[in-house]
Parts: sequence; structure tokens; C-alpha cells
Amino acid sequence: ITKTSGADYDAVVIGAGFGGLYAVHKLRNEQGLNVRGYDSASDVGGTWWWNRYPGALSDTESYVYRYSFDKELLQKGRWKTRYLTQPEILEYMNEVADHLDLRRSYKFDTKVDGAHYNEKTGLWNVITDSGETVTAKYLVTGLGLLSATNVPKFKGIDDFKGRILHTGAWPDGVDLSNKRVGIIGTGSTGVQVITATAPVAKHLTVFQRSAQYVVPIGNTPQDDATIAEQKANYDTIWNQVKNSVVAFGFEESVKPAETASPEERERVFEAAWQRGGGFYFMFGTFCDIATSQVANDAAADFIKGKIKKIVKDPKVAEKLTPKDLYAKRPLCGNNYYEVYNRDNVTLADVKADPIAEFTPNGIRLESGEEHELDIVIFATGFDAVDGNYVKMDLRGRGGVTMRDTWKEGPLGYLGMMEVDFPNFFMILGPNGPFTNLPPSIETQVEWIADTICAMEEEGVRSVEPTVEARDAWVGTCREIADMTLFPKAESWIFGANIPGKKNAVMFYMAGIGNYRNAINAVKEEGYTSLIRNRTAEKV
Ligand code: FAD
Ligand code: NA7
Repeated sequence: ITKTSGADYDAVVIGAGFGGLYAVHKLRNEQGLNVRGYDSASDVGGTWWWNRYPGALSDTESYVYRYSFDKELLQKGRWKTRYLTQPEILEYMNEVADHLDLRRSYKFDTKVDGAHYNEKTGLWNVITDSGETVTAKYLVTGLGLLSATNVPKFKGIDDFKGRILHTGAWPDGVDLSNKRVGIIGTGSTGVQVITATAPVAKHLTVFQRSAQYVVPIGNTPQDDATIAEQKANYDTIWNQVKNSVVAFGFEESVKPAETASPEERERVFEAAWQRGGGFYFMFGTFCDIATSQVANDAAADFIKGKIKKIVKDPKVAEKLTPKDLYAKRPLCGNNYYEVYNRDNVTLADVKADPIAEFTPNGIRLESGEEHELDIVIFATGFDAVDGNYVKMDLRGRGGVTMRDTWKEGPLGYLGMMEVDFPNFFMILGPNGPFTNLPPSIETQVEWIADTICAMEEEGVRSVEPTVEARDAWVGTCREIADMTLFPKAESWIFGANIPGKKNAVMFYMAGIGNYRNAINAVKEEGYTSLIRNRTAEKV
């Protein structure tokens, strides 16, 4: 039963990934609201429904890449290795949906084209591509921050006779064996798909624009005793995770590399290399790799030394050696640099010799060199964070569009709200935490649900942040980011991967513990940074 008079639903939730599913659970199962969910995918899973490419894997350890709230499911958790593969995560999300009976609230294969706030009714009109328009008091978006695929435009692409695929929209049934495969992109996804493709393809050509720092992932089998111990200690584990910085399940280092001796640095980096894990290498070894040039150089030099040792052809090793800072999303892979010692793998450095065009038979570089290919895989990433928001026709108070509000770069209050967008809540919106994401998603959904609950209890009709509060939050995020080296490297974290996209701060980089304190303070202070209207809006 809908509690909001005159509305079809109390809340519409967009997305059926970690964010959307938990929002439907909180609002429907716990708060008794009438909720409708939408996803353009055909089922639950979000990221893990779309990204079915070979090698797709989470690089957050299995025991913390999941929800913490459902203790029963935590104890039932099954995993065999340190990290979860895409099919395992998808299976887990299906299990969550079954356990909490979430599917019945969703319409799948349905894209939300737009949502307009109606000031007269105080409701959101949500417009879908199936021709359905529904109204709801609350709009909760779990659109995903790495979800809107980035497909660069290349000359001649329509003439290519082979197949073109993007990792983020991977169809079932693709067989790469014995094919001449080209992969464009060497980010986190590229590293995974490259290492999985090399052993099966007839020939693999990697088109690398920026060389990357890649440490081993260390995806070791997990024995039953380790898993049983993790399960027995979940309360302690989640407490640590939610009060940490990157929420990856390890204690971040408190020791600066700046003051460590060369021998100690070498020893700590080597141990981390043997242990595996990208975030661990950056945040678990020393505390200043992301903030101090000296520490960053030390970590970068260590990885560069490994590349030199691993890659047999010095010319290839040179191409694989990064020239910039170690300050993008930290990457890890399974024997990544070793791939380039294989006879069936070619590395094309497309920074030195850019892709000129696609030809009917493959890709031609500016030098004239042509690579003949049957399949080209775009591992070219995403229009991160705000991509799905600006693709939609989102309109708030007075018809103001999100595209306009964010034309100089995305803003957002607490990573969840926006000025002039009443009763609108984003999960992983701009300027939210930069962490292992499920714990941050839970944190946000719980805050959103609490805020909605307080509104319902107090008879509040609409809620939105003040301009001052929003601008202060964005300013805080900028200040924190500027204390790190991350803005100095070009990556999706600041929007640098999309041609023409404004460089902007898009994350709160002070860690999940500080983030939780900040948003809880807003709640405990009685939401004074929000405009809360109790009466009907003036017509
Ligand atoms: P998503 O899972 O992205 O779900 C968003 C959903 O919204 C999608 O299903 C989409 O179809 C739907 N949607 C969007 N717009 C519309 C619309 N207009 N209408 C209808 N539906 C819409 N994070 C980690 O913490 N650790 C990792 O190891 C990790 N590995 C990753 C590996 C890959 C390959 C990728 C792509 C991401 C990875 N991530 C990782 C990030 C990952 O996206 C998050 O961990 C998490 O899955 C995000 O959940 P979400 O619900 O916020 O968004
Ligand atoms: P990323 O990290 O954005 O990587 C994309 C890669 O594609 C990167 O190497 C890019 O080079 C490359 N790219 C992008 N456009 C082009 C063009 N036009 N030509 C050549 N190469 C190009 O995306 P991922 O999917 O790997 O990872 C995103 C996140 O998703 C990741 O952090 C995980 O959390 C999951 P560049 O470096 O820009 O020179």
C-alpha cells in the first residue's frame, strides 16, 4: 500500500546492483514503503550482470566484497579463492535477491529515460523506455559509478568486418579461442581480460595508451580453516573495515616510506608483491605513497624494477614502464607483465604511434602498421561517477537539469544529494568515498533510509541540501584530494579519461571511517544542513 497520497509508489529505486538491491530491502522490507525498482539489465547484479568478460574478477578480498548486514548470508557465504570471479559474485547477488525476495519489486529490461520533480505535487515523475510513467515521493538512484561505458570513436569503425565488444556490456557465448584478438585499454579491466585472453587466443595485440603499475593479485585458494575463522570474526572484521580508510579488510600502514631506509622499503614492497593486492600495495605498505612524492617514487621504482626483471625483451619492457606517477586506481593482475613474454602477444604503444583508423581487416596505426584482427575488445572503461546521471533527463526544482547543474563537473552533498533535487538520493553519487564499495554502499543506503524514516515520522514533505552545505562538502572533497597525488595523474577518478569532460573532484578521499563520522554528524545534528519542508509546496 502506498503511503504517499496521490503517488503510484512511495519510492522508485533505479538499479539492481549492490546499491539498488539494498535500498529496496531497507525501504520496502524494513520501512514498509511501496517501492518500484527498475534496471535496464535483465536481472539483478548491476556491474556483475554486465561485466561478463573472460577474467572478470573483484580485487577486493572475497570475505569483504559482500554485504555486512545480513548475518545469515554471511555465514552461508561460499568462496574458494581469495577473490571472487564474476560468476561467483552474480550467484551471490542472486542469492541475496532470493533471500530478501527483492525481484518482485523490479521491472527489468527497463531503462529510466528521465525523472522530473513536480513542485505542485511534490512527487517525482519517472519516465521509462517501456512507455510507463510512474510517480513517487522519493527517487533513489543506484546507477553505478563505473557503469556508463566509454566507447571511444575511431575512424572507419563501421567498416571493420570483425566483431567489436566492450567489456562492460559483454554478451554470453563469445569464444576467443583461436582468434586474432585486439584489446584496447590497459586499466583494471584491460589487465584482467588481457591475462585471460593471452593463453587462448591465436594472437593477441594489446593497444596500450598509458603503461600501468600492476602488482600481482595473489589469488590463492582459501582453505576451510581460514574461511571459518573469517566467518567467526565478522563483527570484528566489519568494525575494522567501516572505521578504516579504503575498507579493504587490511589495516592501512601508519609508517611513512619517506623516513624508511632503502632496505626497509625493499623488504616491505617485496613482501607486498608476494602477498598480492593492488590497494594493499598502495595503502598497506606505507602510509604516504598516495601523498608524498618521495614515497610514490619509491613504490614506482620498485614496480619498474620488477618490469625490467620480468619482461625479457628490453624494448617491450620499456614500453610497459609507466612514465607518470603511481596515483591512479591501484591495479593488480595475475602474471600481467609475463603475458608480454609470450610468442602470441604483441604490444602496440598507441601513445607513440596512435590508432589512425579501423580498416575492414583490423586496426591501422598512424605509422601505417596494420594489425589484422577478428575481434576487438574495448577495455576502455567508463564515463565514471556522473556518466549515468547526465545521460538521463533528470530535472529538479523549476525544471533545472542535472546536466546543467553539473556542467562544470559533478557536485553533490555527502555523495548522496543535490541542491534543487528534493527527495532525491544517490547511492555512490559524486563526492562519496573512494573505497572497497559494498561497505560504502551500505553506509549510504542506511543513511538514506534513516533520513527517509525521519521524514516520514516527522511529516516532512521534502528534503534537499542547502547550497552552502553542498558547496562546503565539495570544497572539503577538493581540499582532501589536493593533499594527495591523485589529481596529478590522468584517470577516470577525476574525469580525465573522457574527451571533453571537465576535470573535477569526484571522491571524498579521507576514508570510510571519516566519511561515516561526517554523515552521521549530519543526522545527529538533526539534519540542519538540509532544507526540510513540512507544508505543501506553494503552487
Ligand atoms: P552497479 O552495480 O553499477 O549497478 C547499477 C545498475 O543501474 C546497473 O545494473 C545499470 O543497468 C542500472 N542503471 C543505470 N542507469 C539506469 C537507467 N537509466 N535505467 C535503468 N537502469 C539503470 N568495486 C570494488 O569495491 N571492488 C572491486 O574489486 C571492484 N571491481 C570491479 C570490476 C569491474 C569490472 C567493474 C566494472 C567495477 C568494479 N567495482 C569494484 C565497482 C563496482 O561497480 C561496485 O563495487 C558495485 O558493484 C557498484 O554497485 P552499484 O549498485 O552502485 O552499481
Ligand atoms: P580505465 O581504468 O579507465 O581504463 C581504460 C583504459 O582504456 C586505459 O588504459 C585507457 O588509456 C584506455 N583508453 C581509453 N580510451 C582510449 C582510446 N581512445 N585509445 C586508446 N586507449 C584508450 O577503465 P577500466 O574498465 O579498466 O577500469 C575502470 C574501473 O572499473 C576500475 O578501476 C575498476 O574499479 C573497475 P589511458 O590510461 O587513458 O591512457
